Amino acid sequence: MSRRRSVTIAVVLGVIATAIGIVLSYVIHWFPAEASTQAHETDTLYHVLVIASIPIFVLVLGVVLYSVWQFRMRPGEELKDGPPIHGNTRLEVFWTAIPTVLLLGLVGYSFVVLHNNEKKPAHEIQIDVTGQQFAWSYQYPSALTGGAPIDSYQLYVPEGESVEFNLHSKDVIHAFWVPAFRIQEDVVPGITTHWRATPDRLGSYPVVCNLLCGLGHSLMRSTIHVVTPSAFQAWLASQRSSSTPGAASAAAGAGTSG
Ligand SMILES: [Cu+2]
Repeated sequence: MSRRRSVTIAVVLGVIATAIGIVLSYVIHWFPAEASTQAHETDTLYHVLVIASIPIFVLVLGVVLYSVWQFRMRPGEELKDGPPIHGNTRLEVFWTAIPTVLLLGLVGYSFVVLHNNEKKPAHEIQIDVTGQQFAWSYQYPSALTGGAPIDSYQLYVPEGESVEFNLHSKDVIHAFWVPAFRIQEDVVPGITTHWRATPDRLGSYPVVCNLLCGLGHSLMRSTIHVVTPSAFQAWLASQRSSSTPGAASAAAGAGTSG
């Protein structure tokens, strides 16, 4: 077989393997619902990273498999050594320059996505989150309630408004993670950490502690309810009449989640 023909076959096989890889990576449903503007940006970044990685994976694995097949040791060759090859400047420049350009491009794009996701908007509401072994509780400050602060075990946020979560821990390090928003941050005793998201899809989504924080870690879960701004105001009003955290909120919240 001529060398040109072998290269053509290798390229065609590589393209087919890449196409199969990309199709497989999309057929499998990896992610929960996208419920924030940040989630869309993060998922697009993920797709770009996957599509960029698959041809490289195919190339590297192809070279490995070809070498194992073509250059394997045959019986009687146990004591032989490989040919003495000393470097190939052109090849080395090539395999340094291409990954450098690729990595700088992807790192730059990731930075832009992270920067956009963390950008502070003109208007934003604040909710304090407290983690402790093994539960989450939420404090809605006076600026938000228009009266006394509200302390609750329920997390309600209005759709379409940027929310900054200020994270506090009473004991050990936790991580406040809303998979549907694609964001998490460590919750560290002694300091306040933050993250922000703009919910853009009505519904109820899991809140998960994502750092092993003790025996009850797997039970440290909660729910975030994304409701319309008017339903959010109604929920706040229903909480104002109750001074005990969590009490009465179950009944008030039942009609607004969905
Ligand atoms: Cu935990």
